[in-house]
Amino acid sequence: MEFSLTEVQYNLVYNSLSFVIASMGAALLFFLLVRNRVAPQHRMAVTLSTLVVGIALYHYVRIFGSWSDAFSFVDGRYVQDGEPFNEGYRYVDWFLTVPLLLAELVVVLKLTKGKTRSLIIRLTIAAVAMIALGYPGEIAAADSSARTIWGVLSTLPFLYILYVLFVELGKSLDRQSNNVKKLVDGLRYIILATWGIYPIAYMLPSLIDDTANAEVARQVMYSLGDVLAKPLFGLLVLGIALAKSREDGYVEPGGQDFGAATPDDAGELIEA
Ligand code: RET
Repeated sequence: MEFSLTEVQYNLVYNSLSFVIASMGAALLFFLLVRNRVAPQHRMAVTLSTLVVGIALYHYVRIFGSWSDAFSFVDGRYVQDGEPFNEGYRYVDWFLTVPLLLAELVVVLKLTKGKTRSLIIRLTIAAVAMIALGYPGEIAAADSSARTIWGVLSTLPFLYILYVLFVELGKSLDRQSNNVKKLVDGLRYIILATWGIYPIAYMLPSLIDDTANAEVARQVMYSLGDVLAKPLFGLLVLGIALAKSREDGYVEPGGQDFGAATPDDAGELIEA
């Protein structure tokens, strides 16, 4: 399907992809730099965040290259006459990162070993099924029934993931402190809001008649979704890991304990 884009359309995608590369790179550095602030028993979640943004950084560099290679600038328009744009990178990326993101949420809760294992196995199978079933639809023609059928099939494991997060995980939250419970609760709604972007972006080619507009909107939405679902989600999980570290009385080696202020602190400040 060859088509052409205006300069604005082409650059909208180009700059979105560039923005994602910068976000993933910055997040990668940030997660590496802050890991010592988290107690060792809560560090696995931060490790998983670091892997997720690292994997995404690599894929976005490839997606960016594929986008640039697919078009030539001819008579004031970007014409898709190069190698086809490879949609596969996104799906390979999700294949690796979505199970890791779900595992991240489960491990930061520090549930029993059996519960953690069972949740991670079921969520991973559902995530892999969701992405594997979505891909054939993604590369099918915009108006084909194949796109709808694969989309519906892929939504089934998606709904299962939401069921596990909202119903099953909800039961396990009772053992968490009030503070952590609130953070995890917020996190689940962030998942609902940000993951909801993906099926909407997937449907755009069937909803928007103009092929170029649909393609641009889809790429921009997927890119935005990835920044919210990976770096932002990682920051929120980091917040939970830090809250739990504090509750466990952890102080970073060589760091200062900024715990509760005491009346003595005020005295010291006045003397200083
Ligand atoms: C597809 C196909 C259409 C139906 C549904 C989909 C859901 C995709 C989701 C992807 C989430 C990706 C994340 C990536 C970030 O790292 C495959 C588009 C329901 C929910 C969170």
